[in-house]
Amino acid sequence: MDFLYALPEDIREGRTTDVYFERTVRVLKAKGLADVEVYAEVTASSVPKGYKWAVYAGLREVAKLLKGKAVNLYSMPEGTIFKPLDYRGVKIPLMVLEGPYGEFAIYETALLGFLAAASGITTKAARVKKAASGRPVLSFGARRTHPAIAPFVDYYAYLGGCDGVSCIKGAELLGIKPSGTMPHSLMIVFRAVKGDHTQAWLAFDEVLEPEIPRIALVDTFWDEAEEAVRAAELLDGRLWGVRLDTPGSRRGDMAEIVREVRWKLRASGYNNVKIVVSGGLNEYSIPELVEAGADAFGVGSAIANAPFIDYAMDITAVKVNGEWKPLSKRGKFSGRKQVYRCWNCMIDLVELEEKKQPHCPNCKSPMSPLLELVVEGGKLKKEIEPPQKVRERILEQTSKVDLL
Ligand code: PCP
Repeated sequence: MDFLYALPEDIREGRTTDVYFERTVRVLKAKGLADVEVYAEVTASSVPKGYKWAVYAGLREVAKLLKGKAVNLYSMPEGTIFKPLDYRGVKIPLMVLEGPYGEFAIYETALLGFLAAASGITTKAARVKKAASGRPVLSFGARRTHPAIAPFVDYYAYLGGCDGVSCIKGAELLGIKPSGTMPHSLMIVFRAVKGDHTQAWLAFDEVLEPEIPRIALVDTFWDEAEEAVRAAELLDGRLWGVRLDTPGSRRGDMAEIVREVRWKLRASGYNNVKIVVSGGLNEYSIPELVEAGADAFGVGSAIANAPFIDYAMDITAVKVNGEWKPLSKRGKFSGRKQVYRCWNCMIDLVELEEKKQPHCPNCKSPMSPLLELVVEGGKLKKEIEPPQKVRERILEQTSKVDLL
């Protein structure tokens, strides 16, 4: 075999599933029970430590997984911000599968995996973007993950709020141009052969298309402020910005370095050169860099290696003699449900499907149902939303919640 990873057909044929599902389907088929219709809900067991909320993402992948299957899929909209429990402490179903269990049992592993990964990356990107207080955040995480899923990581990093992505394939899937600056290796080669690493900036400016922003990496050999001023002098008005990717051994007070670079650029007459910071950043370290005057951020590991959201799927009702019977294992709440939200108060209430629409316990206004039929009999009920639209919805929702 070539690289070690699963192909789409492996996933669709259930070859990435936990073997006990394959065995379960065989037993049910042998006993004529594979067509028993079940109602199976997906809930989040928890959100990662320190998170107050998470963003539900991955519906796109699951809808494609179930294409052509005799299954109905109910779901919250892609990009819905949520907490695992509702106002009364009941676990919130984010997605529901309804249909013959033998038709989709084999997909539980892949379904949960898609949601866990997509939601984890989207949530972390949303947290980082919120910490950046409106400043651009670029996803630089392609190098921090398995290359086969680098486009997936950048797609969901963008969905969560990143303004650009460095992975060429990721940008292609998003229909945007890839974003990036330059690596330290470029300056090292020029220093070795030409004896002067600053010539790398000039070569970058001379060779590359004018629409690529001129952002000079200014921490390779000299002090960041020295290199930043030199880059501004050499590229004059063509320099869009400088990137500080200061190594950990020199990092010290990064906010103070940003202030000094800003000061020395202005003292040298370069008031419009932007400062981009990267290297080990996350939602906890970015705020002080914003306060110090950084203009944009490149974030890799924090997003690409984000903690995944821990989802579970459980049957909570079974159709017997044409009638839905509430039935679940211990610790789960039985019955077919709807989730209602008061968007003013950001309060959720889980109700049994047959109960009437509740009013918000806080402001008393009628609450909106969140679970909608997305796939019916394996056919999409409506087109999958473009990533730009979901991204906007996530940014709008996270503007209403606290980060920490
Ligand atoms: C990394 C590279 C990425 C940054 C850091 C992502 O620097 O520049 O843009 O950092 P993070 O993953 O910690 O968020 P290096 O690893 O020094 O690589 P290079 O020299 O190629 O810039």
